[in-house]
Amino acid sequence: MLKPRPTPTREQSSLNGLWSFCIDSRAGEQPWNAPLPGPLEAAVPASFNDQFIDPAIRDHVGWVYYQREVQVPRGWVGDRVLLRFDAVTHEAVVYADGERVGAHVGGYTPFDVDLTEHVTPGRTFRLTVAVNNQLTNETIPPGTVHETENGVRKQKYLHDFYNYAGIPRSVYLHSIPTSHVDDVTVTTRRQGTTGLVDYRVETTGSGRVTVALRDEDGAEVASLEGDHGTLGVPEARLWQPGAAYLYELDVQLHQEGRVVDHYTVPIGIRTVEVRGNEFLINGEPFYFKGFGKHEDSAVRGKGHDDAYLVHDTQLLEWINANSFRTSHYPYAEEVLEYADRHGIVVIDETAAVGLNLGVEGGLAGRPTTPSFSAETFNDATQAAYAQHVRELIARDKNHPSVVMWCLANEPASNEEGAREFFAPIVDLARELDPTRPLTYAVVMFANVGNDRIVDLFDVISLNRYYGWYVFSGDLDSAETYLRRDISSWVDAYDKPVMMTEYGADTQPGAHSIWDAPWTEEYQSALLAMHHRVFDEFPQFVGEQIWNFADFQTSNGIHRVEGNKKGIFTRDRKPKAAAHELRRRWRAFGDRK
Ligand code: BDP
Repeated sequence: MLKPRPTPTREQSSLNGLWSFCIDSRAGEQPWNAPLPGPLEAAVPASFNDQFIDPAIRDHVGWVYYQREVQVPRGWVGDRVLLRFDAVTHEAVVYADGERVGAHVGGYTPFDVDLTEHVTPGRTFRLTVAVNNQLTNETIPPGTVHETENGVRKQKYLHDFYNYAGIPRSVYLHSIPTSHVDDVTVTTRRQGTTGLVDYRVETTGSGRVTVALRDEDGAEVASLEGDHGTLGVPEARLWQPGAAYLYELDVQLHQEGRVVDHYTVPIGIRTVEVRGNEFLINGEPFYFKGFGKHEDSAVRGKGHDDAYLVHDTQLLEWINANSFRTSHYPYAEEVLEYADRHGIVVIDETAAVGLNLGVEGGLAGRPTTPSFSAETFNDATQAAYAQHVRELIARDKNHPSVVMWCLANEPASNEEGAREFFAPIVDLARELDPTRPLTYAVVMFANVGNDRIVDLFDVISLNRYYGWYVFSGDLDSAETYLRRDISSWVDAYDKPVMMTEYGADTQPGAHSIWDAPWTEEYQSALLAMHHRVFDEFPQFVGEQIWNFADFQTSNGIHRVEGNKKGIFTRDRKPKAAAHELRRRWRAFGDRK
């Protein structure tokens, strides 16, 4: 799925801004047939929830409506006219002047709606988007809706972040030629100092395909004709962690001597490989230093914000991190493009979080019902999951920053049915992308003895809360158990092991000279204890702390205005541990 880009043959117009807004109970019947009632407007891109002070809107469960007038540029006659939604959370139905023109399920991947037959260049139309924020046992991520005694609908979910919804990413109207480039897939290899770029182009409409590769100075370094092939780049500049280098692959479709479509993809020449217990980028061992993050900020919720993107990246550089995981869903594509340009390494995670009835809101309980069954996570859940993985890999396959797919966060990998549920998803991911390693984040109570799926994956990624949820305030015991836990994986598998989550909730300004949970000193001491243990294991390939910044969650007595495990506050101020991490990671240099 190609991101809309203005090129000599393609145009786009942004639909970001203020849209009319209404929740279903106030919208009347078939609100797409007329202007929405009421005075409310909502900003796009942003989650709707925290924009409004009315709790009935913030915690609304069900459909909401967004609406605006759209002008179709008059010059688009003869082209196809498409709407691109970078994400609508979690389900969308799209209407043009009251006519249903498209729909999509899945809140974190993009989709197009073809309007060519429904709108006229030079004219306006009324665009209405119905957005459903409900999660069920058959959505990714899952959840359940129930009604209180007082008849209020409530959404419950197993993941530990607020169920922000709406239109959190950009919306465009864009044009593409009738005969056009549909898709471009690029993978890269190396032969000595020569970079090899394997490409495949899919088109609609016949024609001759040409490709040209240009370096950062715009000089052409290789070119070919044909819809697939291998471009050789002598003395290729590699895309390296911390030292990005991007080439541009220029793809053209020709008919009768004319260029009918033109599309450009930035690409990085680099290799990724797991060998024994090493994670290699360009043949060199790589050690992940960084965080699990969230798309989360005040007021905007999960709305993409370029200013936060720039600032968060500045903070990653300040703290000497080299990577992050897109916990717990695919992030806006701008984030990956930025990581491509700035040499940041990304573990790209699906939205499969909460496929585990033994966890709720970050707390472990005892599952009363099995996670995998006809009534819980079933064939329909698996089908939705497969579709999500297809859409994620279609979107992100060409990003050099993405070095690994994380297929799930803390699934019930210890339960019966886990293997049947996950094995086909692993096969699918490998078929769609044979080049990137696969991992999943292993929940605390899945251990070497009871986990049923780890052998299907390439990297063992552990989420562990020693010193927080277990041995809270007792770092001495926590250290013993952590060491034993890591040893057990290292001894059992010849695979790289990394920590994808560890940390402690920390209230900035709380202090103690003893090991007191919630204090800034305790967060620092807990991290230092983990690092002492990690450094004992040569098989260890990375440490990603939970979390980069504090973030909003659902209500719970273990959450104080959300999850406070951030190394930075929600408004990105450093807690004491940030300074210690900065020192540790600076001293690391190129340790591995
Ligand atoms: C883990 C989850 C993460 C939570 C974290 C916590 O992967 O989403 O926020 O615990 O409880 O279970 O802080």
